[in-house]
Amino acid sequence: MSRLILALDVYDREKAMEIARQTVEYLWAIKVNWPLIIGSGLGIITELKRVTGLPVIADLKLADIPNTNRLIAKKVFEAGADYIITHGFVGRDSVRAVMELGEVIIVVEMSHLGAKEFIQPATDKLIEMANELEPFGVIAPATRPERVAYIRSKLKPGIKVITPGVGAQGGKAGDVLKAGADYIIVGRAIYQSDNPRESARRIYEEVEAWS
Ligand code: OMP
Repeated sequence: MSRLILALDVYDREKAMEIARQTVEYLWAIKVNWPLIIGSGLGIITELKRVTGLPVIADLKLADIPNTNRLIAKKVFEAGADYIITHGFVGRDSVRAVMELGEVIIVVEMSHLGAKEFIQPATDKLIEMANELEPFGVIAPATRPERVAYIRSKLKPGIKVITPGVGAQGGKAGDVLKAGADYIIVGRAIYQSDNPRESARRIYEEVEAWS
């Protein structure tokens, strides 16, 4: 099974469906974020699932009170999302509200520079929360393989480590897989390339070589 997740961060429905069709055989899952939901509506989750048969991860980075998280998550799971990415810093009750409705991926660290300001200092506590709540997985930064290794070493076995930041943000698939990532997330390096299918195939083969 592939360990590659496509971050399909385009607005346009037709474009999203075309890229999904071209790359489907190289992917484990498709990640849908706000740009695609805003551009194409929530129904895009249902359509992507129907056409590709792949799991869909709704990357909403939910960060609200439990009731609001619940109201949002209900509709997103009903649309067919298999996983929702949820922020942990809002507290256990907010994360639990989503977990009561379906599978969750908790953000324990992020891939951009600003993650060092507030999230990285809280990573240990977020890992502790993840170990207690046992979500499907956590988000860790492919841009910092040493942090991926650290997070993996502190995390209960069985909780998946999912790493965005390969490609456009500078992370290398081999480095993060060696550090213990279970899945890599790639967006622009695939959907902005001249040949998304070929780019997905190349990254898939690189991942396979490390598996
Ligand atoms: P590219 O940089 O184009 O490969 O896209 C990365 C994808 O992963 C985007 O959808 C980001 O929103 C997402 N992401 C990060 O880049 N960094 C993070 O720390 C967390 C995420 C995420 O939760 O997926």
